[in-house]
Amino acid sequence: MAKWWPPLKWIKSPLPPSQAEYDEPWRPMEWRVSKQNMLKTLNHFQPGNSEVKTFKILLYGSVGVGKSSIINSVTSSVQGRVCNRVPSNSVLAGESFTLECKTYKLKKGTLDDFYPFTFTDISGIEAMPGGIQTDDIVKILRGHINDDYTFNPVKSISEEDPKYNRYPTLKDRIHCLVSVLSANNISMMEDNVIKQMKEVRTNAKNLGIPEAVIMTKVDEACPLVKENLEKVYTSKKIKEKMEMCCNRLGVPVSYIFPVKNYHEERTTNSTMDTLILDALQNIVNYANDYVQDQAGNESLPT
Ligand SMILES: Nc1nc2c(ncn2[C@@H]2O[C@H](COP(=O)(O)OP(=O)(O)O)[C@@H](O)[C@H]2O)c(=O)[nH]1
Ligand SMILES: [Mg+2]
Repeated sequence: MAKWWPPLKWIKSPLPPSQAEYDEPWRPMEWRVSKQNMLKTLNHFQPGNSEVKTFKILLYGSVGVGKSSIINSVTSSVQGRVCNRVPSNSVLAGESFTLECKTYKLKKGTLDDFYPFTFTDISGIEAMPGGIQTDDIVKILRGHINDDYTFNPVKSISEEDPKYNRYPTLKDRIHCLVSVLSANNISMMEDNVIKQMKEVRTNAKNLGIPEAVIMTKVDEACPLVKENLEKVYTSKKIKEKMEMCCNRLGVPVSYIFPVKNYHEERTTNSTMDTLILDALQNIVNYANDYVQDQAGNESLPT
C-alpha cells in the first residue's frame, strides 16, 4: 500500500491546522466594519470629566517589547499611513533605550488638532544597570513627574527637582496603565521583571488607575497568524500566550489585547489597524470610566 505523506504546508507548521486552530474565534471581531466604526468613535470622543482634557496612557514594559512601535502603530492606524515618529530600537543592535519620561500627542488628521489622549513611553527594569526605580514609576502614576524627566537608575526623583510636581491633580495622573509584553518571550521573562511589573500594577490598583495589557509580536509567536493576522483569535498558540500573560502578570485575559505593530510595512493594513484600534478604544474607555468615577472627588486615593 502506498505510504501517505502529509501535505508540505503541515510539515512546515508544527501542528496540522485542525490542531493549531479553533473552529470559531473565541473573541469575536468584525474585520470588515470595526475599523471605520472605531475610528468614528475615537474621532468624536471627548473625556467625560471636564477636569481632564487629555488622558495620559502609560506604556510600561521591558526594552524591545514594542512600546515605541505601539505609538507608531496607533499613529499609523488613525492617520491611514505608516508613521515612524518614535524611534524604535533594535535591541540586538544595542541602540539607546528610553530613559526619559516622554509623552506623545496624537494628531487628528491633517488639522492642527489632537486626540484627547497621549502616550507616555518608559522602559522597564533592565533599561540600564539598576533600571528605572519602581518608586519613580509610581510617582509617574501619581502625576508627580513632568514630561522629559530623565531617570536616574540609582536614585528616585527628589522633590526639589524642577521636573517634580508636588501637588498633582487628577489631570496630571496616569489614567490607564498599559503593560506591554511580547508574545514571543513571555515564558522567558525574568522573575525580577515580572516582580516589578506586578508591583507597578498593585500601586496602580491601589490608586484606582485602570489597566490593560498589550501583547505585541503575535506574528512572531504563531506561523498561522504570521500568514493571516485574522487568525489571531482562532490560533491556539496565541490563546496559550495570552493565558500565559494572564498567569504571569495576574491580569484577566479580557484585558489583554494582542497586536501586530507596524515595523516593516510600507502601507497600512486594515486587519492590523482593527487590532490596534480595538486595544486603543478599550484603553480610552477604561480611562474614561476612571475619570468619570473621580469626578468631584476632592481627595484622590494615595
Ligand atoms: N515582528 C514584529 N516586530 C515588532 C513588533 N513590534 C515591534 N517590533 C520590533 O521589535 C523591536 C523593538 O521595538 P521597539 O518599539 O523599539 O520596543 P521598545 O523598546 O519597547 O520601545 C523593533 O525592531 C521593532 O521593529 C511586532 O508586533 N512584530
Ligand atoms: Mg522604545
